[in-house]
Amino acid sequence: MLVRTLAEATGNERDVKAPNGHWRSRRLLLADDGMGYSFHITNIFAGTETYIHYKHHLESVYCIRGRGEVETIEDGQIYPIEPGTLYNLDKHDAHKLRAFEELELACVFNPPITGREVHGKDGAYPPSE
Ligand code: 9YT
Repeated sequence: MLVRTLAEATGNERDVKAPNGHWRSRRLLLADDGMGYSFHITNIFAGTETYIHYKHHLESVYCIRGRGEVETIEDGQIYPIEPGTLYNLDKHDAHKLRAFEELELACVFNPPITGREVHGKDGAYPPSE
């Protein structure tokens, strides 16, 4: 049994901040935990817009707190985000993530990320292997 608390992912190598200051991600489960996915609590700061395109990962994102929206680039569709919303990047969808209020999100990545990833210029994290 593996139990980990948010406190144990705070203020150490599991606690990652985006270089552009848009988000912070506390990564409770990573690839080397062996679950086959990673699990993160992510805060997206108010007033930010972030271009994201996970070419090598699928991601599910559940909103715990805050308000924002996702715009998918291909079709310009806008999906509101509020507490209780789960959005799923099942097609590796390129998107813009906007936070009108600070968002607290629970995020799952498949395949799992390894730890210190931040977005490249292309909006992606590198392949996990
Ligand atoms: C929702 C999203 O993808 N935010 C960027 C950070 C990411 N959730 C992460 O690395 O935890």
